[in-house]
Amino acid sequence: MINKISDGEYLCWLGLGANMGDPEKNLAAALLRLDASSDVDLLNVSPLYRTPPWGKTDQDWFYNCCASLKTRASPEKLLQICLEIELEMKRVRLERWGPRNIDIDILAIEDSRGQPILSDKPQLTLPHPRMTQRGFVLKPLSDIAPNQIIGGQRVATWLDHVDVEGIEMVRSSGHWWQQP
Ligand code: PH2
Ligand code: MG
Ligand code: MG
Repeated sequence: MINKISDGEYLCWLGLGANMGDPEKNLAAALLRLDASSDVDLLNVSPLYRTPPWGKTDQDWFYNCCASLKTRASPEKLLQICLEIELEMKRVRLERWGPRNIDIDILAIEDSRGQPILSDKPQLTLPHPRMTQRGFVLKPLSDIAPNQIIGGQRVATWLDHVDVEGIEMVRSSGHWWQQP
């Protein structure tokens, strides 16, 4: 993947998940909305995975994917864009770690010099504090950014240390979300 991140631009990784309604359709709709946003230049979308529920296990299996994008928007503005898409999609989230029709999480952001943006604000913690423990994040992320350093270690190395039991790829191309 060749993408030049110019001065004032950020390179970002998102994790998307859903386990209510038609999860694949919901994830595709969220990606199409991101792609349509004038602030966002979507670079790469991972294959789509079906994943066992993490954290709260008595719920339906999730569908998960990751995406990379380029933006001139600040991290706060990008968060607002993601939250707006969740709201437009009538986000349903019944409880923490519980069922949801769409979830768009900012995993990590770096600036044009490749420096990670760190944040410990309660509404935006960067990198995402639990991403390095979650197979449902690391598996798709490692398809599009295996060598990306998160918290001092490659994504692919983090992946080697988490449970990926049950996680299965359901769409292998990075274009599954564009299919009619
Ligand atoms: N999201 C959660 C909690 N648990 N489990 C899986 N497999 N996938 C998710 O996206 C997920 C989860 C809270 O955001
Ligand atoms: Mg989440
Ligand atoms: Mg979220």
